[in-house]
Amino acid sequence: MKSRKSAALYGRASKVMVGGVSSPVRAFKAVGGSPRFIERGKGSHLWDVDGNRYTDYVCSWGALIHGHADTRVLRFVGGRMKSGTSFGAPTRDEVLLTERICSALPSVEKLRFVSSGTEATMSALRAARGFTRRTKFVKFEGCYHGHADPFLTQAGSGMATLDIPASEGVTPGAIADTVTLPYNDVEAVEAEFKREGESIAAVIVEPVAGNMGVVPPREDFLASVRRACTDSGSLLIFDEVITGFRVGRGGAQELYGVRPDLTTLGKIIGGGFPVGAYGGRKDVMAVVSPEGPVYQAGTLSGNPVAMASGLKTLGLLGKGAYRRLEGASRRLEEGLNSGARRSGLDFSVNRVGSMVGIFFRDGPVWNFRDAKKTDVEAYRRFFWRMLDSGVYLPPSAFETMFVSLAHSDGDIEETVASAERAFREMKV
Ligand code: KE4
Repeated sequence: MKSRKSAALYGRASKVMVGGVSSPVRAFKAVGGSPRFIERGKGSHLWDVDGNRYTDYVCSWGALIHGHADTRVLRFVGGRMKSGTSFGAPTRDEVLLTERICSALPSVEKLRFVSSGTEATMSALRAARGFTRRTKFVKFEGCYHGHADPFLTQAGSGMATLDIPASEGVTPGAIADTVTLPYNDVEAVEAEFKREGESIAAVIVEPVAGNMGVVPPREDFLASVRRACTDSGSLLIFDEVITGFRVGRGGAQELYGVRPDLTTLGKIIGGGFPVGAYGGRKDVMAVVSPEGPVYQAGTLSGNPVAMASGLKTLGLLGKGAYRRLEGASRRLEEGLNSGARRSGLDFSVNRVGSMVGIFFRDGPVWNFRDAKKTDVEAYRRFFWRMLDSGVYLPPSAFETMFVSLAHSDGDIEETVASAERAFREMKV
């Protein structure tokens, strides 16, 4: 595929933008080569500046559950924008979107909008620390909760992609109260709470990990964490920035029947516009300003454009939506598995709904250590063969492939056929 214009833009970008990109994972560092500069998207497809068309499985990292430039969303947002784009004042759509989120997630009794998932998780942690008056908190290896200082230890997503266990610029003090445990390790959680339970403010967890590839929770993992938090007066924070409205209308907390004290959201609730939110028990959220002493604020929080896009995006997610996503995603999983099997490659897929994680290794992947055994060189080769055949995968072995409602049966069949060819070529 020609990429002359992308390469030229990347050269220009690299002179004035850090790494030539606005977020590290986009720089293709993990897969080599230079990133494709995207001209436009429609439905399940992207076109780059050289005119190449791709079936897209990044979907703005999960935000676009209806696919790119959904006409219904654009029309609704366009109408709202004629009345203005930002007021820095309350609006009706904020209330409507909050009510829609609260009706889907009964654990969310009170909510606050922010402008990114990072803001949501950092604010939720601050609220938990303010409510419990404790400072220590637990996260899990390979989970990614955005780039706020306390979370940047053994994190997933771009940090796993670039293989950096910690970040420069984060002071020892900022992570002194961060306890990082292996994901899905109930014994480690119980031992930590036995030792320190009374000083733990919160546990934050991706109820389905989507930043080390896809790693589902083991049978009793989430319930055990819930019990440990309840027994010690700690708060359970479900980071549903990816899973919220992705794995079902009620998110992972409905899917697994575990009720968190706080939930963080992003991506889908803004339908592709900058958004985040955190919310949960009203007694906990009462500590947040202006009701309580925990300060948090944001110029563009509750931005009317993002609210309109979120309202329409959620409003279009009827019951049939998740059945369709499940069917398409299952066909993708089965096709990838059978293609790899026919080529005799070490390959496995973890899938929860329309979150698909592929690993070039044999055997199950239940945590970050398992995930890191994936053959990243094989992923790189697979990535480029798929890109050259018109399939746009995450440029990292430690991310999630997302299927949208715009992905047709034909898209899935073509993707599986491209994968089959790629597996065969990789075998030789
Ligand atoms: P943002 O600040 O990027 O909006 O959200 C941070 C965040 C929080 N929690 C979870 C579970 C997340 O997955 C994320 C961000 N996701 C990554 C992709 N896995 C964003 C992509 C990027 O960093 O460029």
